[in-house]
Amino acid sequence: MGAVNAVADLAIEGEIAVLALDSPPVNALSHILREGIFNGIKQAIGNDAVKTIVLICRGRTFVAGADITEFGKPMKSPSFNDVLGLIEGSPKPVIAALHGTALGGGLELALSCHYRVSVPSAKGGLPEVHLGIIPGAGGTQRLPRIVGPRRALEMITSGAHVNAATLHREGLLDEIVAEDELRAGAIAFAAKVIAQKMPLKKIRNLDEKLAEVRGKPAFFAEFRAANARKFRGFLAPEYGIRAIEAAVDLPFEEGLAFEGRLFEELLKSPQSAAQRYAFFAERQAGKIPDIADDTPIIPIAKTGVIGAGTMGGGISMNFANAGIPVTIVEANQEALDRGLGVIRKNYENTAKRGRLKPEDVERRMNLLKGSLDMQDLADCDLVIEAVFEDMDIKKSVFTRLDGIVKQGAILATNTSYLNVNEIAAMTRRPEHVIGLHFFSPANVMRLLEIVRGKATSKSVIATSMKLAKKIGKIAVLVGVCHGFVGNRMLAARQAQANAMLMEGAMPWDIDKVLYDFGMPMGPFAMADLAGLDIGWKKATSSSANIREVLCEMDRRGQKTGAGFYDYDDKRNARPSPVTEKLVNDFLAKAGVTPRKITDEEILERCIHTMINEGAKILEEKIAIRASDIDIVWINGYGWPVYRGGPMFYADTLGLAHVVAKLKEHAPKLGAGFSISPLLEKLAATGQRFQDLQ
Ligand code: 3H9
Repeated sequence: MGAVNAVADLAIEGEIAVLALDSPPVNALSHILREGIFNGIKQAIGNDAVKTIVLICRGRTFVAGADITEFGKPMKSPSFNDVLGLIEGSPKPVIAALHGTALGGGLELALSCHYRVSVPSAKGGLPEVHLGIIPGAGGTQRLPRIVGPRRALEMITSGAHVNAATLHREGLLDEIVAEDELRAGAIAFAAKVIAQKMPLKKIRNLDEKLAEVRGKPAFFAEFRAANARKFRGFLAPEYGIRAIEAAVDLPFEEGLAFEGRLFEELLKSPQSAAQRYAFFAERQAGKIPDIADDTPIIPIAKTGVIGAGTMGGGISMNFANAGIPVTIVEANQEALDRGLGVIRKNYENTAKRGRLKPEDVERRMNLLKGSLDMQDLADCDLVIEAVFEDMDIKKSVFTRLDGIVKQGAILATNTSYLNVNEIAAMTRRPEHVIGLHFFSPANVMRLLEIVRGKATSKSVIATSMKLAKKIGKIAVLVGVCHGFVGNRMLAARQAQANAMLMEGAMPWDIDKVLYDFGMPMGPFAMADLAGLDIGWKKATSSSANIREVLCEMDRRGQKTGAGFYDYDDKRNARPSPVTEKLVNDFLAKAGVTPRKITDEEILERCIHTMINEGAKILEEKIAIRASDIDIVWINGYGWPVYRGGPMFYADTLGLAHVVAKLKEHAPKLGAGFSISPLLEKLAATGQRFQDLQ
């Protein structure tokens, strides 16, 4: 039969029609693909010789979902539900053949088919929640009917990609076929359907699993309560739950209509706009304008890490997790043993929670080799230094590394503030020196700031970006300045938080505003968590600040049971009368009468100054684009993704508004404060940060 349209092709093999879709890169359900499926299925139904239809994709994946770029535009006919309705109502069984990632609308397409087969490496999921929406083509109605409401709740609210073996066990997949033989396997399955006269199995007609929870509102209430923390601030998970409740309580068509209304509402919401922006921003961050795709990559087969402390240990785990051997160098045996012990414990805890096989604990540990001798790093392809944050120490480490490590290897520093150019200048190969700024805990946090020095070669940058992806990080390329993107902006916020303490706000007043805004915690809770004594040297003068006095009182944060807050033995924080008195003493000493600072002022002084710093970072070309700054904040500091990052948030407020507020607060913002000329210019011309891209 041949081409249905430019992206769909129909072949007839005896009694079986094979409709193959081919719309790179991910077979997203754009208008042309929907049309191809619709017309292809119609042709197959109309062909008397055909008894079953196989729906398969070419390229790297089965349909990975709706075409996100078409969102917000009117849906051209045939609509999603037209396509799905045609398939489900087909008088001839339709079999979906999955490979790659069947996601969102892709999985919904498969769920409207009568049978599903896949290769072992395939995954399926409904990740719409990450885009601030819910499945809008029957996913919330069909999934619970086949895998049960509990699994549907988990999958739809987490957006997890579930592997084929699990989906098979849970009944979503009917058969798993050989890895490289999807087409043949699907055709064989289709032949079986014909031979055994297997029925037209429609998921919409299943009710058994729904019936188990019908009339039991506690089932949903418990799920909501158990996940309240995780879902805090987000609309989409709650809407997903409501849609699944509707699947349980309403007839299929009514449930479908209800899902459609929720979907439409979310699609128009600011949260979804922010989350879709973040999706593309994350992919954009991987594109470096002056680095071509064919830039030579340095093979990284062996790595070295200097320092087995919290940072060094976490960094090493990333490589071991990805199967790359690491030599960890420490100054003494005790520190080395302690570091390796912590790593082992981390892996064992993960195994206890069932998220790692016991044999994998050993496999990963075997990739980690401890050493007390830097000479052991000689043949590494990449060495990352994670020693104490002190320029002199870092310099001496790099001087030594330069003399030891083979030529062509990458020498990286994990500094979070310091000047990478100065560090690179200690070597005779500054072009091979780069900053790899991991965030703590380094084995968990997804952000990696890759710091490009003035001499860093393109090949070293390209290799670092690629390696970041391999170890599961989201990399953002930044330039050299004090604190790079993330910590520099954090410092602007911290300065305001500290200043407001000296005007009458208590730490918990400030933290609450930022927490309610959606941050995981405020600056003072964060300081308590990290330890107030980081970088603290015992005061020699009487000019110690509040934080330093707390340290002197041995209130060094959560680890000592007290810091800005008091902690119980479960590390629950409560406002501390000791801190309150201390703050009041400081105010009295400075002759300041405390004033009531409004939540609005707290928020604006913390966030707008960050935005202003972000604008300066753009001006100075420390970040390539505004969206890169947002990716840093979402992935490194827990900025609520439903607000899209600080620069996107500024755009939603309007930059003129941000500037006006900064001017209003300016007298309190400190002597060093100035408004970014870029921000002022954009505000004056009615532009947004996004318009700069
Ligand atoms: C949905 O389905 C709604 C429905 O319920 C029904 C509504 C009625 N659309 O990530 P990569 C682009 S919502 C448009 O680098 P990977 C992407 O931007 C959707 N474009 O590759 C990139 O472009 P570029 C539910 C898309 O191999 C290129 O493809 N589905 C889409 O690392 C490669 O992407 C999802 O949320 C899309 N749906 O990962 C799945 N997806 O090269 C979203 C990708 O120009 N997608 N692009 O930068 C993913 O999670 C990953 O892309 C995937 C591949 C795992 C598929």
